[in-house]
Amino acid sequence: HKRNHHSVGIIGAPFSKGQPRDGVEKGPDLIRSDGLVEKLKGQGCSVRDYGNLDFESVPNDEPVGKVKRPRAVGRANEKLAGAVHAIKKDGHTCVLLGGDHSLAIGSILGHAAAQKDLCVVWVDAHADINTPLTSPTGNIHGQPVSYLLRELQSKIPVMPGFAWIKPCISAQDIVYIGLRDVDPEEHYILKYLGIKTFSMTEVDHLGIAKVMEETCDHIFSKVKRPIHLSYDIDALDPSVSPATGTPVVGGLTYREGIYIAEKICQTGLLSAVDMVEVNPKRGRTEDEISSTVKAAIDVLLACFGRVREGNHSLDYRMPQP
Ligand code: HAR
Ligand code: MN
Ligand code: MN
Repeated sequence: HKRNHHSVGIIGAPFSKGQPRDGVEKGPDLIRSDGLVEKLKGQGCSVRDYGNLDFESVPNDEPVGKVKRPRAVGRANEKLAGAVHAIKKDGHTCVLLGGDHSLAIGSILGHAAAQKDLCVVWVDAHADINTPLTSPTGNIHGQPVSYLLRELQSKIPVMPGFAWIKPCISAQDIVYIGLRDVDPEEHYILKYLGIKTFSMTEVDHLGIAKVMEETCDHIFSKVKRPIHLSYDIDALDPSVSPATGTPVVGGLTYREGIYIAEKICQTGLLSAVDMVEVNPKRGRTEDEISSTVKAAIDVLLACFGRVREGNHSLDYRMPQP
């Protein structure tokens, strides 16, 4: 079977203003420093690292209603969308290293600008589908999906920094895996829009293999199409990835987390990946930080052809005595 002919473009977004805890802006460099690029090359990928975006500070970024730092988040995402669009035009599978999950706004909109008809697999403990008016916290990392869905457009108020945003996916184009901390308002939205969700209850009931079968059946029900995988590291159990802003007990095992990425890779349709919410300042020990970073890297390696049975290159020949 074919694999490892992946051309990967990496963009770092050291951004944390979609939520209140600092440290998550260190995610991109931390993930790189553990050898992401070298490891991807080592498994046969060609890799271009586009470096980190830099985000100017936005003065007088007063809340709008409950929503915190709308101008900073809006502008950062506009910049990110441009970068992702360019990476897709260069022909790569785009990897966004976050940063907090508000960055999915720019990542998915930039991807959609280059790629018609994409679908989204959202792996997360949280649904991140609050609107600015339902959000209990005002943190935009709990809201990105609401800006992206056509069906919610009429529920989104005008906000400074957000004028460029036009929804790009429909409710049937997104599948969630790993949910276990969903606000009542979010639960209403998920049911009201008929969004396909595999909460941890479904993962327990069906097993991860059936969850991935049904995920692929759902997103490919009409035609095969490009996949945007938005992977929040807090989807994994805190025993695996504790260094994150909002850990929730009862998450995906390391094996389930890797299996999701292996199956998405196997479709041959992975077009962009977000790896977000790795926050070294939330780790209590070096081990907690390194375990979280290792999990993030291993998910990304599985996205690009690493399989647990082992790999070898096509031109390998056994040494002769
Ligand atoms: N639902 C809550 C809110 O809207 C919490 C969101 C939390 N965080 C994330 N998102 N890490 O995946 O604020
Ligand atoms: Mn999230
Ligand atoms: Mn989350």
